[in-house]
Amino acid sequence: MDKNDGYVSGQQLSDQLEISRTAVWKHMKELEKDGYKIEAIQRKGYRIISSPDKVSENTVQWGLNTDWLGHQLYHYKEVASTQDIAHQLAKQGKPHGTVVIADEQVKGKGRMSRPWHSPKGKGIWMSILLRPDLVPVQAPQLTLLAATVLAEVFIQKSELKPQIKWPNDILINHKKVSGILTEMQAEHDQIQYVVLGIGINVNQAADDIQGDLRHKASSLRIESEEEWSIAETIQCILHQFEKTYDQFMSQGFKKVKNVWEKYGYKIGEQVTIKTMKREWQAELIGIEPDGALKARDQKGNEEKLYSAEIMWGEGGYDAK
Ligand code: BT5
Repeated sequence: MDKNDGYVSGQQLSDQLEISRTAVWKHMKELEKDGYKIEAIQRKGYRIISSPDKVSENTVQWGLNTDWLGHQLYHYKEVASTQDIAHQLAKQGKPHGTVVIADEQVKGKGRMSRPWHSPKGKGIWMSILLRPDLVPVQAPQLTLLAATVLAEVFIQKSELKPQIKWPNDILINHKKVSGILTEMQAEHDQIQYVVLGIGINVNQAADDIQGDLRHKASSLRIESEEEWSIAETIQCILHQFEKTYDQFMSQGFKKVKNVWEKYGYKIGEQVTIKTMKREWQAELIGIEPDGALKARDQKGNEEKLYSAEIMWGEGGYDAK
């Protein structure tokens, strides 16, 4: 496509897309409405001069370097939760790799029905539909995998030093910038589909983070002191996610475990662990080959945990 100084002729587009040249022209007008700046020169064709810095199906898919992830992509201005939409799409039979993104969620969800604050245009509120050939007990590994993907992308794109608090929080300078919610539908010990929700605080300024969250949440912008392009960050995440996911499916969890441990928060330190039944002091050791958290209590007993809250500091302060 790129042999003519970046220009693509209307004829070429019309042939490739099997639409009329008038239809090509109409699509260009649509892109312009979407904020693209397009140059049209007679006998040379069209050239995109700049893409808008906003999120749309076009801006995310344009230049998206993936084989299967995000080829079906749904963008909404406002939704209750991208998770709910992804579940509906899954039930309609939409394929593995379908992505749902919203500018704003008015009922964003965390784990255990906790709320997830998702203000308009400030973050990445995204759900990925996956149809993995895994058994249900392996689903939590996808949460850990997603956490490593986010940590790697934040590092690639900045000097930030992310850490992963088991199982699903990405912290920067001890504050939460991102959370992951993995939900699945399974039957007969086989996963039917997984909806993996990713929430990232991207461009909030310090004043945008209020109330309870003020002391425990932050954004990429606050930590890096610069604005991030949301569409471009989504592209990087989708690219890195696909690569890591394919590797995990072909080679297993070991590589994810190693990367996870590189970013693991409070590993080797004393914390308070809380489950539904009890609360105790322990040292975090790392994660098990299956993704469970390994901890050692004060008597030296080691335990594997599949579901727990980790707390630390004064009065067991918890970064949630
Ligand atoms: C999570 O839950 O961290 C999972 C968050 C997943 C959000 C994504 S956005 C796209 C998709 N659609 C959804 O509706 N959800 C997913 P959990 O570990 O339970 O943490 C929830 C807790 O984090 C809350 O109780 C708050 O204390 C805190 N919190 C809420 N909003 C936050 C925010 N924007 N930034 C940092 N912390 C937040």
